[in-house]
Amino acid sequence: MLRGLSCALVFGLGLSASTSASAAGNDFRLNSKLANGDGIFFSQAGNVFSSNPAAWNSFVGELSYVFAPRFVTPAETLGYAGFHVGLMYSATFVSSDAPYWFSTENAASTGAPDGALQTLQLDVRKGLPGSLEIGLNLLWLANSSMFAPGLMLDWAMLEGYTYAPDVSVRAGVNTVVGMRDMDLTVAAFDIAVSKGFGLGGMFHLAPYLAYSMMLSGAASRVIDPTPEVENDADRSIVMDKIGFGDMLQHRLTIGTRMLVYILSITLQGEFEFLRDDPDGRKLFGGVATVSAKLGLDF
Ligand SMILES: [Ca+2]
Repeated sequence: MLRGLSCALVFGLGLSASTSASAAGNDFRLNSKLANGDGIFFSQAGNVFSSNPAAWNSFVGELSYVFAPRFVTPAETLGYAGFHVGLMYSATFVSSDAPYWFSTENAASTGAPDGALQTLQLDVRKGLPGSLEIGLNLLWLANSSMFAPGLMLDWAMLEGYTYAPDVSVRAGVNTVVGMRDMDLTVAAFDIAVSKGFGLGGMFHLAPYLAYSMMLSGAASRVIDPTPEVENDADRSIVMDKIGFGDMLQHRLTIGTRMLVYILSITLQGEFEFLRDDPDGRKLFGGVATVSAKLGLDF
């Protein structure tokens, strides 16, 4: 049933996206140029075009935070018979002054990239025996033709003790479809600690803290750096493939879930963590995501 629901949703949203404008504001092109005529993801020397790996890597890195699996739940699981359905809004703040964000349709038409990329996500999760949980989700980058269906697994290795916190390990993967110039898949492996409190009988609060390791895989299609010139395929470029394991990033998440009867409201912030910069590793990077989720927990 979950699979059917997810397929219907992918189809429904995909259809509405494809019948709207052919390129939306957050869609981007890898052959984009800055206002001064320089390529963003490529450089030119005479008639020779070559890719710009630094811009490509940074772009894939930040885009990975937008499309990464987002668990948005405390460590406790739904329980054997539990079922959750939820809708989430997120905004990811990126380095919008970096040249690679000038590759969007938005930046091309307004001259300035958006500082926040907004997404909507539909989540369904089902509790299983043995403190396990399985979930399906569909993420959509607003104002774009990009969707990322995803799958997650959750195992609460410790839960339900009076004086100990709940601890769970989660794994998820989301694959982006609908990108014109590239493919991107992001996997996240995460450990979460939380503690639930009952407040006055009807109300339950569960703050949580989680650390995630994120692995990205990305590949570009053949990019034409000279769309204004035909029959010059010899000038085409392909960005370096980023295999799984080539790009490892980290994320720290803090959030809380409020549960009133079956209605759940979850608020969380995710922060780029242990950023590996050319001038050394920093505790926090510049990318952050805030999320608000409304759900029903049966
Ligand atoms: Ca061309």
